[in-house]
Amino acid sequence: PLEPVFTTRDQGKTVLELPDSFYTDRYRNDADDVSNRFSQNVELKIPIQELARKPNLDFAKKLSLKNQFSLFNSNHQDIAGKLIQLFLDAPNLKQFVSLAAFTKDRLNPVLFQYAYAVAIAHREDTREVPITNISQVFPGNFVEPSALKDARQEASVIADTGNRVHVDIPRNYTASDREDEQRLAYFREDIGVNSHHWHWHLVYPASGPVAVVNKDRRGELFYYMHHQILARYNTERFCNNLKRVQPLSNLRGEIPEGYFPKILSSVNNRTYPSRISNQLLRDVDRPDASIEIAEVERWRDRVLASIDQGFVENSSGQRIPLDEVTGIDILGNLIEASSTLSINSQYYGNLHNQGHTIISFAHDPDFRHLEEFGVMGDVTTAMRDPVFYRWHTFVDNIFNKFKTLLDPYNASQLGFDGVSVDYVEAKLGASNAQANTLLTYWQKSSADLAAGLDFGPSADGNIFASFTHLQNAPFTYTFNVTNNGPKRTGTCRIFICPKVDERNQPLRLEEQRLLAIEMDKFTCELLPGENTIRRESSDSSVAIPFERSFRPIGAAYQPKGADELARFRFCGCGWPQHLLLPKGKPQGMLFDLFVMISDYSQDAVQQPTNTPNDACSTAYSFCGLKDKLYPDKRTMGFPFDRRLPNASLAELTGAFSNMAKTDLKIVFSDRIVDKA
Ligand code: CUO
Repeated sequence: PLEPVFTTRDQGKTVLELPDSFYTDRYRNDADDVSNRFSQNVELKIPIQELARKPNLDFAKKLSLKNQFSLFNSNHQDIAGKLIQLFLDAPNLKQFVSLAAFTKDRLNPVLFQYAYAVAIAHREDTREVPITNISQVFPGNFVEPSALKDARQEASVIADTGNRVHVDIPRNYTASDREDEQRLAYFREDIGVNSHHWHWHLVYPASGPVAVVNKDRRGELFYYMHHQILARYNTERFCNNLKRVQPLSNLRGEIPEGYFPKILSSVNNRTYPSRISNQLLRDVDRPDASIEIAEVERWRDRVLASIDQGFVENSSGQRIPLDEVTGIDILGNLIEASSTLSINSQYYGNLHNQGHTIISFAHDPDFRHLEEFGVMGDVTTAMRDPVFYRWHTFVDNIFNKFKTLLDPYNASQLGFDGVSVDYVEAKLGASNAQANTLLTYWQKSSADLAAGLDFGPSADGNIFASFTHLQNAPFTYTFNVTNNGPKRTGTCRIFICPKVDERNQPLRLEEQRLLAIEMDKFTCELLPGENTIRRESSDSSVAIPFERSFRPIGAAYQPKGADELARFRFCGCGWPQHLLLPKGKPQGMLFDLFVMISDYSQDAVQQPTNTPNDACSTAYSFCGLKDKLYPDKRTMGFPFDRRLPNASLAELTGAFSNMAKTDLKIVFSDRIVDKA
C-alpha cells in the first residue's frame, strides 16, 4: 500500500501525495500541469507514519464537506470538540501528523482547519509550529473574488518568470456611499481585524476538552475583548460623524442595516449570502440549526433577572453570587455561552451564540432556498457586518448592567499613595513634532495569500494581495512620575477616551468610561524621587505588528534572534497595530489621553511555576498569556469597568495624584502611502 507522503515546496507550502482514498488523488493522472502539482517539482519529501489506529470519523458525518462550518452552531461545536480531542490524544508528533493527513481530506475543510489550529496551539509538542494566518489559508473569506480571478489569470501567464503577482483588493467594494455604514467599512473589513477575531476564538474555544477550554478568566476576557472592540468601533464612528451603535435589543423589529459581503465561502465556491436592508428576523428551522426567537428572549430575561438578584443558579439549584471579582467571568461563560463552562446551560441557554445564528440565517431561516449562513455565522467573517456590532452592543450592555450595579471604585482601590503623575505626553518620532498631536493616514500593504490559492503551476508563493488600510505614525509616550516613597513597582495603564460625540456634544464621565480605549499596560519601576517613563506605541499590550499576521513581501523581513522568530511564528492573536489609533479627523479630533499608575503589589499575579517562557502573547491585554494566568489581578478594563466616584475625568485625575490626563489631537491625512 502507498505510504502517505508530505511533499514540500519552497515557502513552506505543503501539499500531499496521497493514497487512493483521498479525493485529491483523482487528479493524479489528469493533465500534466495538474499532476505536477501533487508529485514532481518538489524539493523535499517527508514520509509520514502509518496510523496506529484509524479513527472513526462518524461523529463528523452531520457536517458535509460542502457545508459551512459555524462555531456558533452547537452541533458544529460538538463535532469540533471531538476532533480537537482526537488531535490532542495523538500520542506523539508523528502520529499527530499522520492523523492530520488522514483527516484533512475526509472532513469539512473549515472544521479541519479550526480543530487543527486549536490542536497546534494546545499540544506540548507543537509549541514551535506556526499557525498559518486564516487569511492565507482561506483568502476567499477576505478578498473580493474578482481580484482572485485576476490573480488566477496572472498566475497562468507568468508561470515561468518567477515574478510576483500583485492582486489589488479594491477599497470600498461592498457598498456605495449612499449607505452611511459604509464609512466604517475600512474598519469592519480590515484583514487584521478579522484575523484577530478568528485567532481569539481559536485561543479561547467555547467548547471541547476542559483542559483546552477552561482558561484563566476566559469568560471575563470574552466580555472584555469584545467590549474593547465596541469602544473602538464607537469612537471610530464619531470620527466619521456617525452616532454610537444602537443595541439590537429587539429581535422582532426590522434590521435597517443590510450587508452584501461579496466574499467567497471556503467550502462551496459561492459568495456568502447577503442580508437586505430592513430584514425581519424569524425563527430558524433548518436541518443544520433550529432556534426560536422566543427561546433567546427567555434566556435574555433569565440572565437579566439573575443580574438584578445578584446571583445565578447552577444546574443543581445552588445560588452562586455574582461578586465583583468572579461575577463577570461567570456571566461571560454563561452568556456566550461556553457549553463546557456555562454554570447552567439548560436554564441560561446559549444567548450570544444563538443570536449570531438567528441573524446569520435571516435570509433563509427555513432552508427553502438551500442557502447557507451569512457572514455573522462565522468568526472569520462576522466582524465585517454592521449588525455584528449591534448584536454585540446588546450583549455588552448586559455585562455593563452587571458592572453598573457594583459599588463605584473607592479611594483605596484607585489611589497609590505617594505616587504622582506630573506630566504626560504622546509625541511622534520627528524632532520637530508637536507633543500630543498624532497622525493617521492610509497605507497600501501586501500580504502573501498563496498558501490558500491553488492556481496551477505557479502556485508557489507568488501571489501577493495589496490592500489599503488605515495606519498611524509611530509615537512615544513620556510620563514624569514623582515617587515620594521607597523604590516600588507600578502598573502603568494608558487609555484614550473621546471627549465629544458625533454632534460635538461633550461626553459625561459615565459615557467616557464605557468608550475608553485601552492603549497599553505595562509594569514600571519607580525609584524614589523623579522618574521619566518612556514607552513606544509599537510595544502596546493590545496590538501586534503587521508582520506577525502576514508573511511580508519578499525576503525583506528577517526575524532577529530566536525570541523574535518564535513570536513571528505563532502569535496571531492581537489587535492590528495599524488600527491602534482611531482615525481622528482631517481638522484634528480631540481625545483625553489618560494615564494611571496603580500599585503593583495589588495587581501582581503569582504565575504557576514551571510554565515555559512564552515568547508569544505580547498582546496580553486582549489575548492573555499562553498557558499562564491573566497577568493583571484587577478586573479587566480597570479603572473604567466600574462606576467612578467623580463627576468628570478632570475631577477624577484631580482627586488622585497617580492619574493624569492631557488633550490629545488625532489628525487624519487622506493620502495613501504605498508600501506595497
Ligand atoms: Cu467574537 Cu460574537 O463572539 O463573535
